[in-house]
Amino acid sequence: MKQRRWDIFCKVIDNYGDIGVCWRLARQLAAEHGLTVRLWVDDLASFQPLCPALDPALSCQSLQGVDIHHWPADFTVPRHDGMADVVIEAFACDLPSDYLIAMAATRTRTGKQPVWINLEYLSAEAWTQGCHGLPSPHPQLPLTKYFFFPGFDVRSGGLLREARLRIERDAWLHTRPPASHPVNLPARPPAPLTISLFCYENPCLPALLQAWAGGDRPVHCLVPQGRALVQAAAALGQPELQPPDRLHCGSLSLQALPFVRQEDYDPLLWRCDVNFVRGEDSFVRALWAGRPLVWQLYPQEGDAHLPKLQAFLDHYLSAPETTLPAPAAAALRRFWQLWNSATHESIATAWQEYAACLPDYAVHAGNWEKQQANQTDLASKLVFFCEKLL
Ligand code: TRH
Repeated sequence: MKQRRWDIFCKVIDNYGDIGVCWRLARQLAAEHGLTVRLWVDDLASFQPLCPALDPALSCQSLQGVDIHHWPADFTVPRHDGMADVVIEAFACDLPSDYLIAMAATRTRTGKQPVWINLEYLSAEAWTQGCHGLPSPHPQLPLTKYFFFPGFDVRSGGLLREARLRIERDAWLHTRPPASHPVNLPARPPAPLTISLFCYENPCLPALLQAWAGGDRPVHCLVPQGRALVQAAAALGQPELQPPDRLHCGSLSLQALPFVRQEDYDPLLWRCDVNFVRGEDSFVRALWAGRPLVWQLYPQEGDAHLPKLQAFLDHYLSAPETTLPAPAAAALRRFWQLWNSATHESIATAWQEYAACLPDYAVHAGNWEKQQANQTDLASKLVFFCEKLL
């Protein structure tokens, strides 16, 4: 069979989530499904921290089996370029009009259009399952696109998970010394509680750092460069913190980490006792780490992200594989809700209650991860879905 060609279009809105998902998906499609993948990205400079080998000055380059192209504002379909078999429009980023016209022309000429997918944001909300896979005809052009919703349920599009992820995680944890990671992660012990902290500016963060500093249990908090590190430095009275700075404040030892390439972020999550994550991709990676986690959602206008939080908590805490006693589930729900709210007064108490349940959360996270891994991963579901339409 002819090797299929897929085009993935990605616009960087802010942060790393859109390109994080697209880059991970593109690599997996090429490596595990033998597809020819072209990734079009409008902002290569924002992509580079996740993939330091990338040269943002090049309009076209090939890395890890993926052809990466700059998507300029004045995009025109490359001449002599046949249509891709599948086109992924990531997160409703709006395909270039020239590309849409070329797709429609193909349809008129051959009676067939490329499979056109709108890859949506991850959500556990019930309505997304109802919309997953639905067609949407273009209002003017003879084209149809299909909605593809990632999710946790078998009826959803699933979660990104490389075929070797769990094997590599277990091998790394069992055989490799912590020093083999570029960031030189601490061995366990010395820090009784090792926490990674990747979040947006958060009104609760200063009070939480104070709670850790004043607590009985030593906390070693690892903070990658970025927004959380800037806020943490200010909260601890420092003009700035840069890797490899390390700051001691009571029971808290806070260490600044470099922002590492995407593949090197996983071992950090595997190593820590609790992972604070955000957005979409780091959240999914923390779930696959099978360890306790705290999720800060990407804040949306009108608090539109809060139903998403609720839906995930309902799913996570009522999953059939749950082992959590009711008070532990309530403490988790309370802490996550506070972490996603503007209220910070009770965060110290909420943390104490949450931290007291960490052994339960560790068991639960491991069980949930094992159960979830029985489901087909997103890239495989996507390939299957598109092949049926081709
Ligand atoms: O960067 P984010 O906040 O992205 C957000 C969300 O995805 C949100 O849903 C979206 O609407 C918005 O962008 C535009 O969080 P996220 O999704 O976790 O992406 C971070 C990526 O960065 C992820 O792929 C992991 C990666 N990463 C590294 O590669 N190295 C690092 O050191 C760290 C801390 C993260």
